[in-house]
Amino acid sequence: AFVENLLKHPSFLDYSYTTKFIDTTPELFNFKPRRDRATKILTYIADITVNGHPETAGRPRPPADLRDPKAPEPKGAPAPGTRTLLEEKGPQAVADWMAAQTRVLMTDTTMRDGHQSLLATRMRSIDMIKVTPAYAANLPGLFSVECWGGATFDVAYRFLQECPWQRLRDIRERLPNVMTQMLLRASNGVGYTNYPDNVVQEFVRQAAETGVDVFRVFDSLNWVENMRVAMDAVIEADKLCEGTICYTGDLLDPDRAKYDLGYYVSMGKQLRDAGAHVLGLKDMAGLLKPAAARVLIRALKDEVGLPIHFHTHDTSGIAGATVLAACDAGVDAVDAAMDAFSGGTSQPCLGSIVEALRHTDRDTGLDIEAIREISGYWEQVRHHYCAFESGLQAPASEVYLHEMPGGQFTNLKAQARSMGLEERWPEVAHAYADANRMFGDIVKVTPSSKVVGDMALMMVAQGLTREQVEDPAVEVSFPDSVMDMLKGNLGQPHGGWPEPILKKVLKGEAPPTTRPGAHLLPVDIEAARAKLVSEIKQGDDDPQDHAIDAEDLNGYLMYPKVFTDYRARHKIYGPVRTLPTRTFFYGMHPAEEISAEIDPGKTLEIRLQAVGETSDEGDAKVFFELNGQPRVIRVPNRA
Ligand code: BTN
Ligand code: 3PY
Ligand code: ZN
Repeated sequence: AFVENLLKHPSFLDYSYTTKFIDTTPELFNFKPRRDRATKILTYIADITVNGHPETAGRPRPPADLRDPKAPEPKGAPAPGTRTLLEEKGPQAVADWMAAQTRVLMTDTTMRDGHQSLLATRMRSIDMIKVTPAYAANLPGLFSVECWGGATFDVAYRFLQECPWQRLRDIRERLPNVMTQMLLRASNGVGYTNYPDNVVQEFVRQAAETGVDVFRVFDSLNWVENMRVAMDAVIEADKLCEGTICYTGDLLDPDRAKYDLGYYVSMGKQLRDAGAHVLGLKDMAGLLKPAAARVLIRALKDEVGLPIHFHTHDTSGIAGATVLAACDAGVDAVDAAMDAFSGGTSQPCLGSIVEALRHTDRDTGLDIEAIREISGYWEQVRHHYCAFESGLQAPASEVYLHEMPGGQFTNLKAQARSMGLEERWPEVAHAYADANRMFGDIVKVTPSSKVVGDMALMMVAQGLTREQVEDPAVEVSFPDSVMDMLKGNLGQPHGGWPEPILKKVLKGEAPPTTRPGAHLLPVDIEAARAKLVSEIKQGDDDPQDHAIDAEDLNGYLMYPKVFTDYRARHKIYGPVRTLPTRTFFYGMHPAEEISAEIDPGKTLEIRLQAVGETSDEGDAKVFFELNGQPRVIRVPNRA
């Protein structure tokens, strides 16, 4: 039961980091008088200064003298780039242009997959938007900047206390010339479950309006049937639709024939016929080996005919070689992370790929000095997040055994640790591989990877072997996520679910094998809005706080509770996204001064004078100067 409860815990439902997360104490919600935003921010700083941030407690701490990262200067006005072309001529023109390039086009993933894979998705918007003007001016030749979607959406609300839509708007505003890119889990949106079609459609419409140009759409079981709604919505919005194949198995291994060349080529053709402008090849675990990349990219180029955009992870340490092999084989675009956010479970190194291709016919043409400067900025940023580093020290060829996606690897390790299974990690890795085979050798990527992870942890914790789990005579209580997946709620895998496990988990029940979205009723969006507004009005008499815009509503439709919790905290703490990262995670020390720009041109100058004694009632007084005026804030001392 312990394991099951743990598996249901919200912080285990995603790729988020798993240090202790304490929910905001409910009595904090009760204050009546309306307080201005400055008071709210001071309350946040006072609280963190006195009590610490629950997510960084007990974790490595950045050096005390660490400065605010300084972004490189933009050199001149942003030159026209891929976004300019998209705006002027539309997505098909972008795809045609891609195919006509000799150079390799590069996507920088630092602001999405880079920190998702290395820092548990904890990078804050302020650290991104400070450097975005330097991208626009100094690297206008990038294909795209991946900066949205995947796990960043819910982590922003849930753990960073900021609005993901605002992040997108702020990046868009500063990046007028280069395409922004997001990762979309097709019918699973940016969540972990199947959403009704109209929720997915509305989400894509809003993402396009707020600022996404390239939508990389994938399905966690590679089921094209389950991708059409999302792909159609992208095409309808006149944005670039990157229909994506997830790579798994081992192409050149005759014993892994389930995912052979014919499988991938056929899926590529289905995606082309479904309207994809570009074919994405997403190697989320970093399993594609150099020799296989040559064969696969060549075949997809020849037989599908779409430009190809390749994404991989460097968990094994060999991804750079795979990227170069893909370039030899004619890939059109590849993903990489800025040097300081590359390697390990993240993408391979952008600067090194640019250098490796220099003076070849596939020279990217990108300015290496600009890359070094921007990477230097990211290096400073990364120090501020040392509490979220995984500690993975070296390449791990073990990835070919378990096949975990880059984003899951470190998370599952932390999950195993919290269950006291850290010493038994090799068993978890084997159990993961066994669970995968038991499900029929499936594609493992959010959310299917989470199901395999849940199963693996359960097997190790309860000492169950694959044989026992499959044995009809052994009683096994399966994790909810496993039941849900085998009921068809994530869709259908290539070849269907194996009969024995299906029988055992569902006890003879025969679930539908049609698309889950086809039997979900559309959400009444206006009714959802009305429900949300009425929920907000309860216990909140300030009409100014009752407004729900289309972006908020989309957040709520995807994550009802995560959104309303975020909003309740926002009422208490205000626009904390404007605080420096150091302050957000560690508060302030006496005599320290910071500024926070809460509106364009409206900046709070904040100085911490002193932290007073804690009263008998348990409140600490914190003394500030706010724009030169003394302010005292009282917060409960929970330490
Ligand atoms: C988060 O919840 O992680 C981000 C918002 C910050 C919540 C503050 S941190 C200090 C206080 N203690 C809590 O457990 N929550 C609030
Ligand atoms: C995500 O869905 O967040 C992923 O990064 C999958 O690779
Ligand atoms: Zn990835």
